[in-house]
Amino acid sequence: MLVCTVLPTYNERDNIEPLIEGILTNTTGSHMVLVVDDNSPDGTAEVVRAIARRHKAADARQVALYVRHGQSGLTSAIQSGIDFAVTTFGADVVTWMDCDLSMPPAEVARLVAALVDGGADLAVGSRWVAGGADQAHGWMARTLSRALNGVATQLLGSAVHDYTSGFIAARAACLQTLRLRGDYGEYCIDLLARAVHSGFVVQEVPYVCVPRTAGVSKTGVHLWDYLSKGRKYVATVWELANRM
Ligand SMILES: Nc1nc2c(ncn2[C@@H]2O[C@H](COP(=O)(O)OP(=O)(O)OP(=O)(O)O)[C@@H](O)[C@H]2O)c(=O)[nH]1
Ligand SMILES: [Mg+2]
Repeated sequence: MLVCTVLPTYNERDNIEPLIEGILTNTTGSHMVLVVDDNSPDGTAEVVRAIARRHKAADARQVALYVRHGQSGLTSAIQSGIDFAVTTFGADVVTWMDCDLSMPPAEVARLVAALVDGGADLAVGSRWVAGGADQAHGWMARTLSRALNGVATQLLGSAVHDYTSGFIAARAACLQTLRLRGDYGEYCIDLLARAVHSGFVVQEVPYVCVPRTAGVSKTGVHLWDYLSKGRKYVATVWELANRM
C-alpha cells in the first residue's frame, strides 16, 4: 500500500524541511511526499530539491516536487497533488496538511492508521474533540471557529466537529468520487459534508494545532482576515445545508 502526503506550499522555505523529515521519520513502509509549490519566491522549491536528492541517495524514500507556474490557490494545489499522487504514483491513500508546522507531522501516521486499522474511508484531524486543541490562534479566532463548526456539525452531520480542519487522510477511491471544490479553506467543509452525506466512513482523530514559528500566515494575522475568510465558510455551510 502506497501512502502519499501532499504538501501545498507558498513561501514555506523554513518549514518544509522539518515537516518532510517529521513525516518520513514517523511513518513506516511505502510513504512518499509530494510538494505542490506555486513557484514560491522564497525558494521553497530549491529546499525541496535538496531534500529529494538526499533521500534518493540515503534511503530511497521518495520526495517529489511539482512546481506550478502562473497558478495559485490552496484548493487547486491540493487537488493537483491528489491527481498526481493517485494517477502518476499509484497512491492508495492520500493525506494532506498545512505546511506551517501547525499540524504536527507525527500525527500523519495516526490519520493513516484510522484508515488502515480503523477501516475509515476518510480521517480528519480535529481540534474540537476530546484530546484536540487549538493553541495557534487567539481567543476570538478560536471562538469564531468553534461557533462555525458547532453550526456545521448541527446542520451537516455530527460525524465531524472540525469542518475547517484541512488535515486529512483519505482512500484514493473516496477522492476519485469526491473532488475538491472552492478556492481556500471552504473546500474542507464541502468535502467533509459530501463524504458524510455520500455514506463514506469518516473518522475524527484529535490533534493539537500549534503556532507557526516561521513564515507568514496566508489567511492573515488580524482578526479581520479570519472574519473575511469566515464569511465564505458561513456561506458554504449555509449552501450545503440547504442542498442536503
Ligand atoms: N501551493 C499553494 N499553497 C498555498 C497557497 N495558499 C496557501 N498555501 C499553503 O496552504 C497552507 C495553509 O496556509 P497557512 O499560511 O497555514 O494559512 P491558514 O492555515 O489558512 O491560516 P493560519 O490559521 O493562520 O495558519 C500552507 O501550507 C500554505 O503554504 C497557494 O496559493 N498555493
Ligand atoms: Mg495554517
